[in-house]
Amino acid sequence: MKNYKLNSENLSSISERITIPQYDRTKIKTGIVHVGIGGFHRSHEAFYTDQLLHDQSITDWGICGIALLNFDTRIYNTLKEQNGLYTLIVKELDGTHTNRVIGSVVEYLYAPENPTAVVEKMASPEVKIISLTITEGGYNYNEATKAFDFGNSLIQHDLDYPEAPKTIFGYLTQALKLRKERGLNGVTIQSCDNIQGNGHMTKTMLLSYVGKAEPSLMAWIESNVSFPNAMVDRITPATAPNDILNLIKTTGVHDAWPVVCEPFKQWVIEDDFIAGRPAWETVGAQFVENVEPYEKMKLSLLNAGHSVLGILGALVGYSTIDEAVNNPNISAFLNNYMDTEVTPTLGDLDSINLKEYKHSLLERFGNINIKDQIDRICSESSAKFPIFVLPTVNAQLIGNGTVELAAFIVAAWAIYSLGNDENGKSLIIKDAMELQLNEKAKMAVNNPKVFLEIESIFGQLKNDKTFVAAYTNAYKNIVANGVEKSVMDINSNVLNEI
Ligand code: CS2
Repeated sequence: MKNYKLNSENLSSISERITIPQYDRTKIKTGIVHVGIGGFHRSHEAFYTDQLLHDQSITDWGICGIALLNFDTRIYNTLKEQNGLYTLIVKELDGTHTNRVIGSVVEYLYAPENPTAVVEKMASPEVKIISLTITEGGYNYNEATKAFDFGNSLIQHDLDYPEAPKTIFGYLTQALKLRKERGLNGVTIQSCDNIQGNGHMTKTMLLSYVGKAEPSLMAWIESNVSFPNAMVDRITPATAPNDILNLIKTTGVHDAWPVVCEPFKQWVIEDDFIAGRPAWETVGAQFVENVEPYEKMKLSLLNAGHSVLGILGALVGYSTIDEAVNNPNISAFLNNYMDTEVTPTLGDLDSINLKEYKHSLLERFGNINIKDQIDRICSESSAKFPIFVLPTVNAQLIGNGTVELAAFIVAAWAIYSLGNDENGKSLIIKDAMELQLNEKAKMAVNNPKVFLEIESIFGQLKNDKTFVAAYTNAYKNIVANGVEKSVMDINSNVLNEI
């Protein structure tokens, strides 16, 4: 079988072997600028949009992908070489793969090389939506001060050199300023990150920055920019070298960076698009009035569930999520956590069948074909815990509910932050706060509570006696008996309490 590089020129040659876009990409204009064109955007929004573009009458919702950070060169170069095309490999539950070339990314820019082009693109009249996947930490929110973090040196840089920004806040400010000056239409800024009230968060953080950088723009933003909240979902592991090889072997298509994901996908969006939007509902997205309950459910069950499996699994020595969830003691722990500590905090979920949702999560986590990396899940835990786990703790404490299991997870994270698993093997910890976490973790060996002193993560939790007692107890138990044995103990305690 002859191998073909994936690019526009070769599309017709590979069309017999792989599903390719059935629309004329040269006719598609950019209506969406997306910042952070990583795996998740490519398995989710770009996928939905590709499906939509198969309706030949829709030509104005193509995507321009922005690689924002210095280390995003690889994705930018790949997109450039492949004319924005990439393969989405859906790993089905039965072990088969559904491969499809996605065509919705019709432009791409590398911000560090050409910041002006990025600002101009964001400010161009045909662009109606600027969407974001900039990760949980990208919003520059400080948990301790509950405010925008002006201490960040990159933010300081953007304030000093507004014409050559480095952060999303600097870029958006410049682009919105141009839109205002040129009398252009407003725009929607749409967060696709895992944050409760992600639209509110985006708005609050942006306005904090603009208040300092360009105060005269505040009123224009209030009336011309909308920030819909959304719940986004599709498990998208990091692409492994084998995924690339396997695609070549089975299809003869050489794609330098395909995206792998699970079959499940969900996108629940508040219908608040000031400059119009694609009819994503025709390809499976849900538009609702209030997305908050969906977000809460997903963040505190799925994302927190991931962190539970990731941290406990890493300590035991596993490398993928399915290994962790297929350990019956760990999955029993996760079930207990979801039922006894998370569920009471979720409030009214309308039409959602929570029992079914939780069951489906266990099934999705257990998909042995996905091989979602524990390293990926545990990365940037310092940004994830305050969003995924700690809101449950706070809500439970307010309602006098139990926090034993959440405290156990935090204790396991403190031990994880020492940098070794229980077999003495070193862990790959990728976290913007890695050094601080490690420093506190070392001090916590003699006095577990010290780990909770990181206020930018835990706020004032160190002062809550109930939580500290449960946490300290769990910490000691894990150190003395190891994760599995202490998970079994805590599972049987929960059983007795029920
Ligand atoms: C994961 C998410 O990063 C994480 O910790 O929980 O990436 C998760 O896989 C997605 O949100 C699924 O929609």
